[in-house]
Amino acid sequence: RGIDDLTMWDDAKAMLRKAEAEGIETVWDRLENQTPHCKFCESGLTCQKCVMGPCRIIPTNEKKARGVCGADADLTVARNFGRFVAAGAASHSDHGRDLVETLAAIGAGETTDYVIKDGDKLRRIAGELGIDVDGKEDKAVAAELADLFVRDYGFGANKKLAFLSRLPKQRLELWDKLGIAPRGVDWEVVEMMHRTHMGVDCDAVSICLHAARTSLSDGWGGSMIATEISDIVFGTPSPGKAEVNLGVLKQDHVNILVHGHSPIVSEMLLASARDPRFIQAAKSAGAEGINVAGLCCTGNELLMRQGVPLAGNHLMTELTIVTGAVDMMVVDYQCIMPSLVTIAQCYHTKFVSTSNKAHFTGAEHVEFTYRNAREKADQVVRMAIEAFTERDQSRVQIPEGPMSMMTGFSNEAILGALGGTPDPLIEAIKAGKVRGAVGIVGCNNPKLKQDYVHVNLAKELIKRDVLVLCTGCATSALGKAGLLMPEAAAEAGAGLRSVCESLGIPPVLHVGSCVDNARIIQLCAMLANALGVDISDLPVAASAPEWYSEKAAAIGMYAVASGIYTHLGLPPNITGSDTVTQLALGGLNDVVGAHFVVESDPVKAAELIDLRIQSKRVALGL
Ligand code: BF8
Repeated sequence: RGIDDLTMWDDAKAMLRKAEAEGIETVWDRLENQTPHCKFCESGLTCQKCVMGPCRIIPTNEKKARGVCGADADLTVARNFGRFVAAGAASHSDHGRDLVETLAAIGAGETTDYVIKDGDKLRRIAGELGIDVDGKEDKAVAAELADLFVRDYGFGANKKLAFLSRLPKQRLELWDKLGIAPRGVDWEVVEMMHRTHMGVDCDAVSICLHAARTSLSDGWGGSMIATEISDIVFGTPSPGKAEVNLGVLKQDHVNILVHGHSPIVSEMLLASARDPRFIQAAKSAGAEGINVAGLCCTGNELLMRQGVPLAGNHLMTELTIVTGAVDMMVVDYQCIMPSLVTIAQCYHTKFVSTSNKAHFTGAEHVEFTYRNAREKADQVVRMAIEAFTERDQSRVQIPEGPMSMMTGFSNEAILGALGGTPDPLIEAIKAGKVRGAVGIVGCNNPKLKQDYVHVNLAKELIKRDVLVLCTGCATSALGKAGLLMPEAAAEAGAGLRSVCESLGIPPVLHVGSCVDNARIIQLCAMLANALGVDISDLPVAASAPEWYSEKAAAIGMYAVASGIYTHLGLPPNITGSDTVTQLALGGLNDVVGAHFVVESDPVKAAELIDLRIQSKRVALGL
C-alpha cells in the first residue's frame, strides 16, 4: 500500500515520509512483514493451552477436526475468545484497582500527593452505594468507599457488583435468569481462566455466556470504578476547549508526551510540568517553557479534565517521535508499542516507564507509587529539561496547524447542559430531532486506513440526526476531522443541528478514555430508567470501527450484553466456529437483546446502525 492508503491525515503522511527517509521502521512496515497472517490463528482454530498440543483444528478434515484433547472447532474458538475477553477485562479492571488503591491511601492518610478534588461526587457516589456520609469527613468517606470497591473486586456484596444498582430492573432480571450478572471483578476473570483450562467448561455456548459475564465485570465493575474514582480524585470533567494533532508539539518548548492509560502518573507529571520552578529551569535551558501533550487514553484523561492537547491516537504514537521534537515520552501501561523504545533511540528522546507492571527493555524506569509520585514526577521533568538540551533542531519537523476541539462531556456535564435532567434529551429523541445515539469508540488498526472509518461513520450518523459520543482513540480521529467543534453542527441533519446549536455543543461529544465507556452505559441506563424500558429498547448503538485490542473486545462484549447493538470494523478471531460466529452476529439478540455486526465500509455500517435505531424507535412508538 502507498502512504495515501495508510492514513487519511497530512500530519501522519508527512511523518511517514520522514520515517522512510530516515530509515525508521513503523507499525505499517511490520504489518506488511507479518502478512499473510496464519489462517488458523486468524480464525481462532489454534490451541496452545497445553503441551499435549499445540493443535491446529481443520474442521473439514476428519482426522484433524479435533485437538489432542478432543476439542472441536467450536470449543477451541470459544476458549480462545473467552481468554481474549478476559485479558481485556483484566486490563481495564487492573487499572481500576490502582485507583481503588489510591483512594484507599487517601482515606488512610498514606499519601499527601493525591487528594479528593471532587468531594461532592465522592459523597454522591458513596451515598448512591449505601454508605452513610452524614457528619463524616471526606477522608473517612473515601476509606469506606475504597473498602466497598475492594470487596467488589473480590466477592462483591451479596455476590453482585455494587454498580448493578444503576441498571434497569428488566436487565438485571435477564442477567440473573441467564446466570451472567457479574459477582466480583477478579472473580469472573479468574473463572474464565479456570473454565478454559483443559477439561473444565467444554461447551462453546456456555463459555461465550461466561465471556459476557466477564466483560460485564469490566463495564459495570472495573471500568466504572476507574472512571468514578478518577473523577473524585482528579475532578469531574466539564466542557472546555483543547487542540489535537502533531501540530500541538512546540519547536521552542520542552515537549513531554504522556502515553498509556492511568491518570495517576500523568496528572502528577502535569502538576510538576506546571510548577513555576521547572518552567524557570526550562527557560534557563533555552526553552520557552514546558509543553505536555497526550497520546491514547492517558491523553484522553488529561484532555477531559485539564484541556491538555492531544498529539494523536494509537497509530500516531510512533510518528510523534519521528518529529524529532519529543524530548521525553512517559508511559504507564497498555497500548504502548515496544517499538517506541527503539524509535526513541534513533533520536534524543528519553523513554521513561513508570509502572512496576510495565517494564520496557531499553527504557529508563522511574517507578511511581502513591507515596512518591510528586517527587518522581519532579525527577522526570528535570530529566526532560536535560533531554531538551540534547535535541538536534535540524532534525525537527512539526506538522502545522492543530485542530481545535471541545471536550469534557462527563455525564454530569451533559446533564448540566440539559438543565439537570435527561428529560430534554428524551424529548428531543421523542420528537425525532435526535433520532438516536451511538458511541464511536476504540482503537486504530494498521489493517485499515487510519481514522477513515471513524470519521466517515461519524459523518454519516450525524447527517442522519444521530448524536455521537466518542472515547479513546476515536477522539483523536473525530477531533482532527473538526467534528468535536460546535461548528460541526452544520454537517448534521436539521434536527440534530438545531439541538446542538441551541445548546452550543458539537454533534459529537467527547466523553473520555476507554474506561470512560462506563459513562456511556451509565447514560444508557439513565435513559432507559427514565423511560421505564430496558437498555435494549433504546434507539442506541455502539461502534468500534478500527479496533485492535483485547480491551476493545471486552468493551464490545459488555455493550452487547448490556443490550447495545455493536458494530465492529473488523471481525475478532472467531470465524473458524459457525456456532460462535452465528451467536455473535445474530443469536445473541435472542439472548441479551443485542448482537454484533461486522462491516468495514462506513456508509454501509451507518445504514445498518440506522436500521437498528429506526426499528427501536418504531417499537417505542416514536
Ligand atoms: O484503551 S482505544 S488503542 S489507547 S485499546 Fe488502546 Fe484502543 Fe486506543 Fe486506550 Ni482503548
